[in-house]
Amino acid sequence: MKTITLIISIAIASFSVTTSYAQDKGATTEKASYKLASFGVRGNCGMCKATIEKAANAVDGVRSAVWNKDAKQVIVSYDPAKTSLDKIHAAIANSGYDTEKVTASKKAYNGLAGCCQYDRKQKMNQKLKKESGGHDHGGHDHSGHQH
Ligand SMILES: [Cu+2]
Repeated sequence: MKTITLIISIAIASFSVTTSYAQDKGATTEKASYKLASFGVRGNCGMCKATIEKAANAVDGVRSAVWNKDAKQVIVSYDPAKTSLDKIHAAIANSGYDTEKVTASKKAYNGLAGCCQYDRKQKMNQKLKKESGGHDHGGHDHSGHQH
């Protein structure tokens, strides 16, 4: 019974800490509930990755965006109260990259660096060879993860 009392008092203590922290911050950022979604986005290289992620992150309400070059897919975390997937698709297409829902305009596409002018028939949402479970990646690392 003693442990239960202890757990409860810890819970109460940490709750009040969280509450006062949230109040200090204006109670908005920490309380938002984010949704995770992934969808297909075409692209070639690390430069594409930077552009795609920047475009998605520039949307108000997007917390993070990570594009996977091999899968041709982006994973976004966003606040559905502030933005929508449609807006994120549109922002990425605006930066020159086709998404599975929105095709980039010819003008935006032509504005990309030569090496980034991906094949417009490129398959999105490609299945990756088993990434998890026992298979070692030895040396082949996905660099370019600074923000
Ligand atoms: Cu590129």
